Amino acid sequence: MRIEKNKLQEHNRSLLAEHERRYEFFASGIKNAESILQKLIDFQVAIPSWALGTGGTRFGRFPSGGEPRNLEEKIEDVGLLHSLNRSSGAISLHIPWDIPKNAAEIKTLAAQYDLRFDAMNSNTFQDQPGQPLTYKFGSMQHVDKSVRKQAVEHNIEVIKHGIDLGSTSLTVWLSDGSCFPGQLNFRKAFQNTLESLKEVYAALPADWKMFVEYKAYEPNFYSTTVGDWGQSLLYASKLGSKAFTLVDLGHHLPNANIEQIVALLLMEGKLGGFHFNDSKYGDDDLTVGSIKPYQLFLIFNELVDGMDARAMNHATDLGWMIDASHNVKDPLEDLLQSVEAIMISYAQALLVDRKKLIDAQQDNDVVTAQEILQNAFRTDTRTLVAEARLRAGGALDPLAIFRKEKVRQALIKDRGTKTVATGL
Ligand code: PSV
Ligand code: MN
Repeated sequence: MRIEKNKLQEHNRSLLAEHERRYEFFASGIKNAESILQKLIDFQVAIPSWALGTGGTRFGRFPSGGEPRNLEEKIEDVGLLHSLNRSSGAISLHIPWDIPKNAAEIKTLAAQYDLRFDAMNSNTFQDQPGQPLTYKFGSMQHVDKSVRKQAVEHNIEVIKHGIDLGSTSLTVWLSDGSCFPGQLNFRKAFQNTLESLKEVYAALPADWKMFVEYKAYEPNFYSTTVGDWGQSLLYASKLGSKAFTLVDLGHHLPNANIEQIVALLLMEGKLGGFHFNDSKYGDDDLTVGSIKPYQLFLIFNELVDGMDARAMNHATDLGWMIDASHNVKDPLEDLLQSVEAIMISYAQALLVDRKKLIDAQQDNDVVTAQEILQNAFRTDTRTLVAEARLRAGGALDPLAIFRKEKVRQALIKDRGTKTVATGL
């Protein structure tokens, strides 16, 4: 479904006077409004194909209808989000959930919605129907070489699908690990995994990147073979210059200092991509910025600082993606909220007075350093983000128009109430 251009214009017209009043006041108080606006317009966050349906837990799932039934409808949903916020211009696919029947047609469809294909995701954490060997005891770490070979071949197939779609990166998340002490030999598991990753790495096209995603626990609860950023960095360093660490905000042990991890990975030139979500306890996959907005800001503060230190392009040099799950909200509304939270934090980080912060740090002036960060964090950047959206052709209030135009009701009418999107 698409929201007609005239509906979008009508929506913007109804909010314009109030928006202009707020924006002009805001812009008059900051030095670099125009350059920040351009950065916000350029910044795009990919939507994972598996986040378009209702999520669940092992206790149940409560879908409310209209979920995309196939890849075409997933692209349609991301296209709709992008038309409203102009910041979701990419989709990230999961193989085998999203194998395109005809890659050229899928590519054309995505282009019609102004979308590109972000990182391709492989899946060796589930067994697929008809798969010869099981991943019950791991995939790339497996004691049996033929299981490792199957996992490697799957990843190479994912790269091939990605090439057909114009993607340029592969994200490997392995659930490999163990549930009990003694179950596996840590060194052998690492070495098997490294050897398997090397075979996948060798199949990467020259302009591709490989992201090695880490996760502390789940589904394995004693050890995980890519369990933290240190292990991921070890693999990425041994693999070579096309391999990077991917940070998923939900994949740390409680209270980890994620902003420090980000700073050091960037310093080493080894941060490759990001999965945004929020959590209270573990890998809760909640809406970005819904639980710990200050932490999100501090992470963006390090991202901006670290990328600028290496003269990186904020919009294109890292892979930005949401990786959330929606158990009780409309998935599309939840994604709009997540993208908005990302843009708000990014805008706040762009407002930090870096020169003054360096001086405060040099003088050991702890109070001033804290004030500088908190001044930026306490700035309401929503009007700046809305102005960027407006200039890029989006809606002043994406959630409001989504509800006013009864998008979910239309999707239910079109797709039915019983549809279930592939994913977890
Ligand atoms: C694992 O928890 C993860 O974060 C990985 O990114 C997967 O690809 C994704 O969730 C969906 O299963
Ligand atoms: Mn993830």
